[in-house]
Amino acid sequence: MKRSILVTLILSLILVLAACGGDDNSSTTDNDGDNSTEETESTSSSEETTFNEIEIQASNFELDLSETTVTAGEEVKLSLTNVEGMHGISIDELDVSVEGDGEAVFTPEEPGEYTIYCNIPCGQGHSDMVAKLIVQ
Ligand SMILES: [Cu+2]
Repeated sequence: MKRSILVTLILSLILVLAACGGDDNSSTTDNDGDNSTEETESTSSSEETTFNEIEIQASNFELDLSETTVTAGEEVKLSLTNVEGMHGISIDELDVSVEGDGEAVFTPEEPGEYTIYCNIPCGQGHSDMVAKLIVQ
């Protein structure tokens, strides 16, 4: 008996939470007029202190990056955008793999040079899709 009461409580709680979430969604869709909520996003600039961000755009058949340097022991966020074709990115030694649009977060501990390469056989010129990651 007790258990069924508990289940009922949990179920009704979930329903209430789901209803609230639904309300939130519908109220934020009116972005014609006041954009007061968007101004809170300006705090993102403070994140630059600890994050190394590498943004790569891939097309047929090149990466828009040839070489980049990061500091050993610092977290790196690598993001890939396919602007043409379908490509991916791997760094074998660092266990990094992104296929298609996406991102990977990793922390290189060992200084050295690593090869960033396209991991999807995308056609002629595929072997040109490489870049160098220098960790120092
Ligand atoms: Cu490729």
